[in-house]
Amino acid sequence: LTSALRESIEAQGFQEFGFASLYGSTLSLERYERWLALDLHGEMSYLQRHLSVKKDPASYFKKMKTAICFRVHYGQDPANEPEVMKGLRVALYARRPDYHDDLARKFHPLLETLRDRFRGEEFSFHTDSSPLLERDLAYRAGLGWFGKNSCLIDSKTGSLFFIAQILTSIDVDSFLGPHPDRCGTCNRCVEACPTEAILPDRYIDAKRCISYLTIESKSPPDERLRSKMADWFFGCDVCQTVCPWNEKVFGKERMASMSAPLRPTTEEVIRDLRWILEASDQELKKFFKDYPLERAKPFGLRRNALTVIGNLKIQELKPLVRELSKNPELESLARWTLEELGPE
Ligand code: B12
Ligand code: SF4
Ligand code: SF4
Repeated sequence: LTSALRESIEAQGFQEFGFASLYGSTLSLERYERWLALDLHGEMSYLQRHLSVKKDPASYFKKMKTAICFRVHYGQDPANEPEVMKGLRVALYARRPDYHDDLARKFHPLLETLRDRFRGEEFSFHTDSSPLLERDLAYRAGLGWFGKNSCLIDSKTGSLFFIAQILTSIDVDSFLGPHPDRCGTCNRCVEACPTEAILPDRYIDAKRCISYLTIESKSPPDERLRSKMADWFFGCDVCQTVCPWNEKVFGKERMASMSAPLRPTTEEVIRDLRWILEASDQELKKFFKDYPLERAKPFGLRRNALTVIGNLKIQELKPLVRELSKNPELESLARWTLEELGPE
């Protein structure tokens, strides 16, 4: 059954996948519990709610026994970026249409084939938002090791990939086993993280991570972190673009340009930030409808623009920042931005 399953998946053009039992790694579970107990998850309370399912997947995924884990790479295509994003510093994964829908579409034909070929068995597709320890499953499926930045890394293809899985009721018993740890004495990601969010032993303090502060958080960033966030408008890639394993795959120069502490303030940067501050809620929602940036909501998009304007000291946008200082939700951050911009 396992080789028939493998064959069906390969026949649809998928090469980078592996199998993991849905039940397993207590070590990973202990780490997850510890991470929550240390309150490193901030406002992401859904991760606390997911704990009981992560402990006992059968309570939620009923008949499912195996996770077929996939690496899906996101090398971005600048030609497909909408105009407004070119001036904004956006994490690579978010420069393309939202991957939740995109991957569900991509995997739909495979799901149908599997359901057809293995009648009586069950299959379901998941990425990111289900209560699954995705990195742990993918690690046990042999798709990579946990880097010191906590990302799963593959020695041939780097770490710029999403993890997706098809859960199945088929009990697969042929596992590849974990990928060996290849971080060695390297410590680049830890040293390069702008907000010192990478803690010892592969834990991330989400409350300090720019990705959390610009995407998941519903509040203005802590004042002590604002200047460290530089010009990151949405997400952050630094701990991955400094990684030698990504340099090896994507080229040293390209990765270095993406890890620069601050990018030059061009007309494009000013134009895009101006647009964010001038647009109505409706315009923002409509424009970012199909992109991950939608997750930040109009509040988050304006908040992120204020942080970037303060850090880049863009005087031209001062009148718009002053307007936002009348908005009760953003008042304190706008005042900080005005202070960064200096006196008239
Ligand atoms: C919450 C979350 C975040 C939070 C917290 C991230 C974190 N590191 O904890 C924030 C908002 C900060 C975030 C940021 C990002 N995220 Co995120 N995020 C998630 C989510 C929803 C849950 C992660 C979680 O449970 N964290 C808690 C920690 C404790 O668990 P963990 O990260 O899985 O780490 C495990 C390892 O540390 C492991 N471990 C470490 N050492 C060892 C050793 C052994 C032997 C074992 C067994 C286990 C083990 O134990 C942990 C528990 O399993 C997952 C999707 C999912 N359902 O899993 C995506 C996910 C992890 N994110 C992803 C991505 C792409 C990102 C960003 C790159 C996006 C960006 N560019 O801005 C950044 C990367 C930041 C970083 N360095 O992690 C991808 C990662 C792909 C990959 N190659 O690893 C995922 C898997 C989504 C997906 N489906 O593709 N994310
Ligand atoms: S994504 Fe950025 S802020 Fe978050 S841990 Fe990596 S380098 Fe640090
Ligand atoms: S930068 Fe170095 S320490 Fe960090 S994940 Fe990559 S290899 Fe590991």
